[in-house]
Amino acid sequence: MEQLAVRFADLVAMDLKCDYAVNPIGIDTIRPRLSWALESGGRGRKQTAYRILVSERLELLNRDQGEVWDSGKVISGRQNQIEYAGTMLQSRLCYYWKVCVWDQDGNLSEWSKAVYWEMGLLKAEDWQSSWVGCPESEQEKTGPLFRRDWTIEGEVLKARAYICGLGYYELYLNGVKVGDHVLDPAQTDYDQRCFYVVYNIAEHMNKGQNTVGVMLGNGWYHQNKVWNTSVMDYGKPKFVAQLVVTLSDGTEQILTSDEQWKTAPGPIVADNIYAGETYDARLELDGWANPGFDDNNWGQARRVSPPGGKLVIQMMPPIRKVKTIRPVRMTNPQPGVYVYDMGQNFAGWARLKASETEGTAIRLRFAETVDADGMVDTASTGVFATGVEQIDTYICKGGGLEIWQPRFTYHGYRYVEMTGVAGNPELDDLTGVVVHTDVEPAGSFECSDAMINKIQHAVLWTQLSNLHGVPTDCPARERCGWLGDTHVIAEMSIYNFDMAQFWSKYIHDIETSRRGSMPFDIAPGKRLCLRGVPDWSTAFIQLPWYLYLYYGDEQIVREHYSGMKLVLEQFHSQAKQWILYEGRGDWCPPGSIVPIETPVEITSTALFYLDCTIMSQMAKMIGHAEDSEKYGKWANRIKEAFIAAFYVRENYTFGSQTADSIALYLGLLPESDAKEVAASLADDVRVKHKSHLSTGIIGSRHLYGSLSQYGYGDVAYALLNQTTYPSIGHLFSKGATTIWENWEETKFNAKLNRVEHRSMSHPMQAGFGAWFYQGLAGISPDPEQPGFKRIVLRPQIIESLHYSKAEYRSIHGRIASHWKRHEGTLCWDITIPPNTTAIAYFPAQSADCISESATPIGDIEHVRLLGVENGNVVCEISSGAYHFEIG
Ligand code: RAM
Repeated sequence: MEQLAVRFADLVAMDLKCDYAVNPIGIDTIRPRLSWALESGGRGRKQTAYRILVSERLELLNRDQGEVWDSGKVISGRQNQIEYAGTMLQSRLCYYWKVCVWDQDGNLSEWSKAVYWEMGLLKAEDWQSSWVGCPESEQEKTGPLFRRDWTIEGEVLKARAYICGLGYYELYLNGVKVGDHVLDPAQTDYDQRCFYVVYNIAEHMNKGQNTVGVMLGNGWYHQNKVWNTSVMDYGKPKFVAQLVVTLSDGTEQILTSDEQWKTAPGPIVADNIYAGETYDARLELDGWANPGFDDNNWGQARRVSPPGGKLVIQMMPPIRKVKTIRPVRMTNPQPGVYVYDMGQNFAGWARLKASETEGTAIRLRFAETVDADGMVDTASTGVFATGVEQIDTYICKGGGLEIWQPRFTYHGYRYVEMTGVAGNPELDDLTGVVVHTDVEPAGSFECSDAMINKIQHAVLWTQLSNLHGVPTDCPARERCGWLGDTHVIAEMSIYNFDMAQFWSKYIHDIETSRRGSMPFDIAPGKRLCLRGVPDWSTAFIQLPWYLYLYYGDEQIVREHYSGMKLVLEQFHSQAKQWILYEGRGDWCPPGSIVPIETPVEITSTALFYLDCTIMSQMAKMIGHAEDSEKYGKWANRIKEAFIAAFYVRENYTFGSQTADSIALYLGLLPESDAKEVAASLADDVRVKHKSHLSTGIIGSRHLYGSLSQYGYGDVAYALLNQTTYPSIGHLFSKGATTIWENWEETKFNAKLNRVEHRSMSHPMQAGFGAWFYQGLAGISPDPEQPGFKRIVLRPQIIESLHYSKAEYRSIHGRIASHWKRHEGTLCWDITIPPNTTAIAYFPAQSADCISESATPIGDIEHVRLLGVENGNVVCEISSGAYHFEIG
């Protein structure tokens, strides 16, 4: 009878994830981490306990049995980063799991839906396959094909393919490409680790005759054309594959890669990430990946030595063809030259439709802009540095309509020049295909100002154009992960997309690029480029911190702690009297590539301070009390030295927009002077620079927040609504649809004595986009209860805006903040996920001016008044949806 009395809690666990992924097949951590979000219609909901069941058999789980792991009732409010603690997980097995929770009154919820994860190949012995490549005689050929017939007698219950193809691969089964990944696997330092991918291939399997095909591209593994060609190349393309089929009688059949595979050159005759792809359709071999194809004249695949790196699972979203774009216009600036405008700068390629005669070579040249005559201008794609243009060539086989898109390259572009066609091409003969790492959207933001919305749009395009397995600096010229760019964009990217796996992977990339203590300035790969400078290396300390702050990820901190410590100690030993002089500085301010107004030591020392403060917190969190204290003391010393060295008290300034912004953001100033420093920053913007920015990438990240936090939101607003040089509005007037590397169209490089066009899609200049969420909508994580377990809601209400509206899907669930003005009152709708609380700052002098759904907030059960602070009423609010009115 007691049982019947149990009421079901008004909480549902949903969005269940394993190692940040939904139903992953292919996990190679032996203690994967589980998480769920909670949903509820009510307020003040908490989780006080949970129970997780894991079973190898769905029927058992459905009967509430967890023979692999039954956590029992765990008294805990945790809903993420929960380490699996059941029996030893076995390679290739699938584990089903579900969770139920108890609420604040001890009521039990329904079980969540059952989900699963599947293990990859955990031990080296699980790989029975060999690495294979082309025979010696075919070494110079590009895009080789491999095939192997495979007879399966019996009914297939389960089928998996495990594959790593370097640089890039496509896997085929019975003539059909398996999966929707492109440009796979993600780039790594192949001497350290190579990613394999697991596919469910059951739907592609035939009873009886099957054929497995693999096509290889050069990718980053055999990138030997651009940037230090002698160094960049790891070797010739190769792959390892293992296909495992479980039959209904319980037996298994395994197909391994070895010299029994046949190989032949395919239709791709050239491919390079930067320079593009050439495809000769006359060389297509119809049915090559189908059973019954005659491969008698094919050569034999050759066993080759494995790459140096360990095979590990690709635990991040793959690159995909995410969407298509219809060109907005086509022009014909010269006879035989057709220029397509996609209307948007993006990363990807173009899908071509053509009906030409055999042997016609259609050439597509990709560029970010056009010149005065309407011809594509490839300069901004970095030809001066790469020596190549982005060109795809398709050679027709003739005889009717042909549709083609490349496989092993991509381009950063808006315009395409088509030449070589005999007929009159039409607008729809080219379609833009947007290609990038397919991160899930996490946030959305809009406000009443069209310009700011346009900027947000450009920020998103800029970011997505630069996610290709690594966070690239630009999608054409360099395409590499410069560390300095990553720390300024990290928070902007996290608010907009689910970046947990992406940044975890990248932090490991940095680890693989470390030699001694310091990381190099670029990771991963061989373009290590010069030395590691502190203001770029700081990424190795900041990125784990953001994963901790935004996702509550302690493991990433533990994993990299010793490395981060070495880096910090290195900064310490480089500093002179606590001032760090090395660095690149506030990169790419208006008018320059190198810093102008802000000496390098200001930004490097400020970032050294930031690193000490966050290391002190991370050390404490993982139980290194001594370190925590030490770094805390370092931070104090740096602060004293910073103020003594750079603060001009008479003028309340550190000398530039960047210096003042970062000092305000970090509290790196005499506390009592903060308001005055903010005032002189605002003055510098308004008066000295006539509402223009003078910041580089480090200053721009914090400029808007530092202004708005001290009541100068409208100064920040004016900067974003500026239309003359230098400003984003000015870039828009030049046709920009993404954020540029520089504020000018061209730049004179004095060192090389020439004019350069810089990239037109460079996220490092877009890091300020975090401010739309943190500042305008006011959604921030609280370091004391990371992962948005406690949320800080503090919108910066700007006179010129009528509303601002943002949502963020946190690891704890959906957070929303929407304020608007309505007939003299300020309305503020907020949503706080179950099992979290928010500290909310209301712009009001007293709680008497605030009501919730027409009731004074003093009478609202789940709102607790904490006090009044700097003109804000501060309340602690429990989970739920609320409608406040202020004024
Ligand atoms: C440039 C890149 C990159 C920057 C480095 C230092 O070449 O554009 O964004 O981090 O320089």
